Amino acid sequence: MTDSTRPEVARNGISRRGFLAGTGSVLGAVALSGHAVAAERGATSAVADGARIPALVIGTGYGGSVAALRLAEAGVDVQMVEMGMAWDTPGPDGKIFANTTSPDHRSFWLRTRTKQPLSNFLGFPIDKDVPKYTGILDAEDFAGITVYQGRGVGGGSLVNGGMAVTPKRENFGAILPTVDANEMYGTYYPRANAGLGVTTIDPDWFETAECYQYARVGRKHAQRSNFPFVFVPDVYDWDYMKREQAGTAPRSALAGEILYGNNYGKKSLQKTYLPRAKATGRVSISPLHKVVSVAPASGGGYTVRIEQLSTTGATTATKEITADRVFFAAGSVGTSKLLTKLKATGALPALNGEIGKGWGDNGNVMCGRANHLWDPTGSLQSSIPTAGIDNWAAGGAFAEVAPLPTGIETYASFYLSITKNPNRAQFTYNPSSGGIDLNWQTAWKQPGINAAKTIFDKINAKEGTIYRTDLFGVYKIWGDHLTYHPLGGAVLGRATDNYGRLHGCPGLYVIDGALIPGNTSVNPFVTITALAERNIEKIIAADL
Ligand code: FAE
Repeated sequence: MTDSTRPEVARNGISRRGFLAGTGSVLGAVALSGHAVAAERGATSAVADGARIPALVIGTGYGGSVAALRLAEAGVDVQMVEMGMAWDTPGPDGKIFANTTSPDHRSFWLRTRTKQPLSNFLGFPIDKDVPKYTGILDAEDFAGITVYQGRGVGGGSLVNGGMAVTPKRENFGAILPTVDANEMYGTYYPRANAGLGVTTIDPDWFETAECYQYARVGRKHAQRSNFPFVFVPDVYDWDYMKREQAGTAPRSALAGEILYGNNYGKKSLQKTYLPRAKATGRVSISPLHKVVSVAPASGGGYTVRIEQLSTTGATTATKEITADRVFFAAGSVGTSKLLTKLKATGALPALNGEIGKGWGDNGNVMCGRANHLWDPTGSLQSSIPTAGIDNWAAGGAFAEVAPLPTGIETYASFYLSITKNPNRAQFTYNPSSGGIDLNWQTAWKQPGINAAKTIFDKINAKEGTIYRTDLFGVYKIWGDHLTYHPLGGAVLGRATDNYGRLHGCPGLYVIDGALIPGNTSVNPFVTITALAERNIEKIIAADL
């Protein structure tokens, strides 16, 4: 998993040895520049009712952070609106983020019971009751799929595995067919990788690190079946992880932290694009503020209705502001839901018929394999995956060798596969519920399962091993109920022009994963970031 799935095996009912964890602030590692005072002021002032704003950015994930930084650098004042929390204040245990092994109120977005991607372990259900709170991980249920998303300032970067993968150039034409690959690979992928702080594990350290025994077992099995095995870059601070392993720094990746945030080590957007944006003095962020409507304003620009939320999800205030330009960066699902509703309810009738279409799951499927007793995967496992099996060209699957950081020896190998699943779904407005439906069906995962089997059936046959059946229910092999990688819904060149300008609505832009038509062949956030860098550069040059 893992992208992180990190198999968060909870404590309830399951015996496991404790993970070590330290205390402190994730922001402690952020080097503030000389603009720190302005940045802090900007960071803490929530948007006022009635405000007039040059540029409003809905959401603080990858697309939103890139847009805010580049607009501010170009001299534009930016207001970012984020429905989740700021995640800058320690909780009762002195830490900002909860551990995957002991989910609490901080872990899930407005749920009263956890909904962990791995629902079972050794046949036992591992979900547990938690207080309803605006927690960090949203398991958003649609009829045929649960979509996991980060909630808070930093979006998905708060909860993801940090796997930062640039797709192979030969695959790019199928990912974003209307985008110039030369520009992307010459300029925008390098810019995104630099901005995100992407690096690759020291291969010598990998060979000896106790916490990557599971990945070395994964490599051995992949190579014995003649599959290409590749290191996968990440935004984790590898030097910090070395110190975790050496016992000289508080543990984060080695304490199983991931799905509910990393207290140290991971360079989320809170440590990269966002502090740079705030340091310009031109970017303000309003956490616990949710955009619910955008409509043309009579005097020009757009009227944006925003609900301020309490930590139990209640609306405590409603604000109406006017923005000259609005950047939809609420993530594939958030942006698609907003635009679908705004078109259907007549708030933005000029949006075209492509809104809500072209949504895919990046082909995500999960599975585990049961190894022989002579192939232990280790009781100490880094929650940050660092390698994958590349069978994209031959079988349509790229499988991350993922951790199962339970703290005990499981003899299990665990994988999140990204597959060439061609199925695409559509968001529609449901007038009777007032909500948005997605017509994805669970059976549509089958092409993804078939692609993943091109890898794991072969490895099992070679090793004489079997699939695990205890991780996703009772006797269930495939994790086919979820995705971590929602993509599409306002696709580039269809719902928008070739730079994210929404057709029919001058001054409205999409700048997040909604632009990408359903699949990136690898983990998506580097592509989302690079595309945002490309689009905002054009928009600043041509529109502002
Ligand atoms: P995103 O980061 O989701 O940000 C959207 C933001 O908008 C969120 O903070 C929302 O709370 C906010 N929002 C939504 N609606 C509203 C509204 N109405 N008003 C105000 N705010 C709103 O969007 N990808 C990788 O490349 N590598 C990985 O290792 C990886 N692991 C993952 C593991 C997990 C568990 C999950 C859930 C995802 C993972 N991903 C990974 C996916 C990656 O995080 C995701 O593609 C990006 O975060 C999407 O970026 P966007 O900018 O599109």
